[in-house]
Amino acid sequence: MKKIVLTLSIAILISCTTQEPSWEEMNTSKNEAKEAFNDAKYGMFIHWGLYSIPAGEWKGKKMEELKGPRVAEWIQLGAEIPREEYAQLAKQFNPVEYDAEAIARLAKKAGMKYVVCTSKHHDGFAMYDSQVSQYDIIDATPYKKDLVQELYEACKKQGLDFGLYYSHNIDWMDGNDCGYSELLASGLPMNDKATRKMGANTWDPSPNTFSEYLENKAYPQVKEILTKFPDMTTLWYDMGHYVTPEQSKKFYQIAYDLQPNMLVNSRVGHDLGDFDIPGDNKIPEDHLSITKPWQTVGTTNNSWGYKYYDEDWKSPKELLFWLIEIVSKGGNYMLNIGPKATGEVPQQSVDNLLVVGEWLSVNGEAIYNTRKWKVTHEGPTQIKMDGTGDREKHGFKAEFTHLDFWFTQKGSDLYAIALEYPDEKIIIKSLNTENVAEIKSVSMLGIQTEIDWKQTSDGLEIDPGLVKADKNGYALKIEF
Ligand code: JFZ
Repeated sequence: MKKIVLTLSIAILISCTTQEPSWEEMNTSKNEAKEAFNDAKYGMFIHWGLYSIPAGEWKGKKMEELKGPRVAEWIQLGAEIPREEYAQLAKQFNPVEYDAEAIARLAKKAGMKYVVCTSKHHDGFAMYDSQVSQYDIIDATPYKKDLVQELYEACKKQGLDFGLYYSHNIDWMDGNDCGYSELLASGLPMNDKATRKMGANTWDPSPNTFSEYLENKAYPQVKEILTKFPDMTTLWYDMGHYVTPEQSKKFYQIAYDLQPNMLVNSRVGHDLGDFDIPGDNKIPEDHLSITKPWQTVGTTNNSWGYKYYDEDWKSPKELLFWLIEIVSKGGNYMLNIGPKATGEVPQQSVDNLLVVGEWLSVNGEAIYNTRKWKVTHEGPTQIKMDGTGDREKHGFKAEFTHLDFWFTQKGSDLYAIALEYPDEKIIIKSLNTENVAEIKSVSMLGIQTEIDWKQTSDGLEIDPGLVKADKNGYALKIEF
């Protein structure tokens, strides 16, 4: 009997030690990385691929006249371009103007702390040197240099964190119907998005099965990028609506095995992400209901990939609004650039990013390493941000007032951020003596001159004077 118990307990011991960690264990082990994510606040997203050649127009038809979303990187689906025909674009892809160091310097100067670039988008084309597929920058283009590698090195040099986007579910070149029929046949419940053939290649699917694609391309490529590019901070999967819970778990696990401190986003599928994405160009109304760290991804115009005729650029003031609104709610903002096929970054996005960077060079203390406060914003302006299409349709009217304040906190200090200067005495109501402790000092970031202030039961009355810290607004530091 004793012997049986002993062998049994040894067997249990062995099985426990060799058992894969649970998702909860893996996720919890990343707590420090989550804090770093919440500290960083602002980063650069880059959508770049073969789609930057057609740049939103195929055989005389613009995205708006084609199928599916209007964003330029969806053109293969939009025009239902056969795989072989689309692949011909690779022969023209020669971004001789690409300057990875200039992009990293831009991100740095813009006040961004990290960069996440598309390693493979839905079209299936790898922008790095892949051994797994010939459909990549080295084998299929005249450029023949690993541009992800160049960017990785440039970012390291600038002290920027690095991450990669990888379209794990949708692959129009090799993913067959992107898993739609396999999911249907499995009998597993289909989520809302999976019930529609949204994003699947229906016009010219590859002859292999989706499972074969996973085994022979997607899993190996993810392993490949995680091995090639060490110390990444994020792996950004996308559109995982036809992957099964098991497949999502595998994508998460591969990431954990190779880079245990790197965060995986929610689009890995089945709620297995380390951080959430409320939606593209979306700011959550109810940020308190989000329990994980979260990130809003945004475009500088209305497309991720370069779209030659989209001139609806978000102004620096609008971009600042997005950043401040997101940060006041405890989120992280990843703002996109879409380089042209030549490698150039559209000038208007460069200019606008740099204006935001100027503001941050003065007011960054109120943004980086902060946390949300019990009040996120006070003042008359209410703007709802409800997605890429919504922003495109309704535009943006940046009419903030000098009574609009957003709040952040760091340790025992509080920051009140404004996008407009007052020409009279103002009062910040949330800082009244009932709501907060006694204020010891008030100062304006970047400005030496003293501020005239008084805290009453109505709020903090201030006269910030006429000095301007930055033309697009200021931040007050409030010490208790
Ligand atoms: C996806 C991609 O399809 C798109 O091309 C781009 O890369 C973007 C960042 O991500 O688009 C989505 C995915 C999910 C939602 C919206 C757009 N969503 O859940 O609202």
